[in-house]
Amino acid sequence: MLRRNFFKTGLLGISLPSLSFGKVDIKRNLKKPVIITTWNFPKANNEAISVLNKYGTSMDAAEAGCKIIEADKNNNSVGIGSLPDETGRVTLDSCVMDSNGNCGSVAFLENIVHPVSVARKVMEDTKHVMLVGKGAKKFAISKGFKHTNLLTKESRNAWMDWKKNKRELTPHETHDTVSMIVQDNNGNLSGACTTGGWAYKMHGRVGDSPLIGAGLFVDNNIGGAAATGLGEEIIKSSGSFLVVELMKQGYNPQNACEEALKRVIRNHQGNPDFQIGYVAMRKDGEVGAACLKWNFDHLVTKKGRTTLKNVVGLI
Ligand code: SD4
Repeated sequence: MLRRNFFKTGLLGISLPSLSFGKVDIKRNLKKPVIITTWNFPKANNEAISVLNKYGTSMDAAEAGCKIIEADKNNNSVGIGSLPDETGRVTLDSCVMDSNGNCGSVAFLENIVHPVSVARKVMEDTKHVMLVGKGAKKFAISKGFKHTNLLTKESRNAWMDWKKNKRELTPHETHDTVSMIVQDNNGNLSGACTTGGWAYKMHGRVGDSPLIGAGLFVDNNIGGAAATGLGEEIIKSSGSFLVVELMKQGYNPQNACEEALKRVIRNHQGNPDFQIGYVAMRKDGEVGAACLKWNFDHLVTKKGRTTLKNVVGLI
């Protein structure tokens, strides 16, 4: 089967271990593995580490970490138990990108617990990058995924309550998209992103999380970045791609996340009323994160230890 290469990193003509981009010289990480994950999902990082300890790849680890959260009914923004759209249907978005520049994605997927694994199957078993809706579901079933009711009693009750006055929520109120960047024992980077999206969204709405370059982007020679927050605004700014591109230009991961957000702030006359958070990892293992407003929890695993970090919003 053909694999889709989103960007052929080989075209850059770069040789490891030291990568030069003009004045920028990115070293390979010798203290791997490293994981950075949006929000506070220690189970995701723990699972990813245990996969890496069994010599799994960064892609195996990122998928496994996301799956743990997708299967958790108590989380109302990822996988089973996600809050539904305005019509009461749970529709999920996810994507993956590996260290060879391959990527796969599903959007507007219903009744499948593990969209991240379907996204990986799209990457590995089809000539496409993205499948949506009924087509994605049909593909998932053909690959052995089981039809499952994803609307839990709790999410259904929350939706029934919401219907009484239909107050508009933004993703920061019902957040917790899992976006992970992983560097494995060979120094290779992959990422994965999975979400139920914006609670009570319009039926058919798709956010940034399944869009390569918006919710996630990985360039194994530079680094990876992933997003959480208001998908519409992340899409408009090609957020994750931009963060990686800024790292290529010499910004460190922290400054790259901040610069990407500053552009959003400028586009909203200095006062956006929504949240975006980015996590980023450079090829040398340095990580960074930033958010627009309020604050943003994220987890960093280095040398086998996972630490909860928090950044304060730029405005
Ligand atoms: C979306 N970015 O669908 C997702 C929502 C999110 O934390 O990240 N929530 O727009």
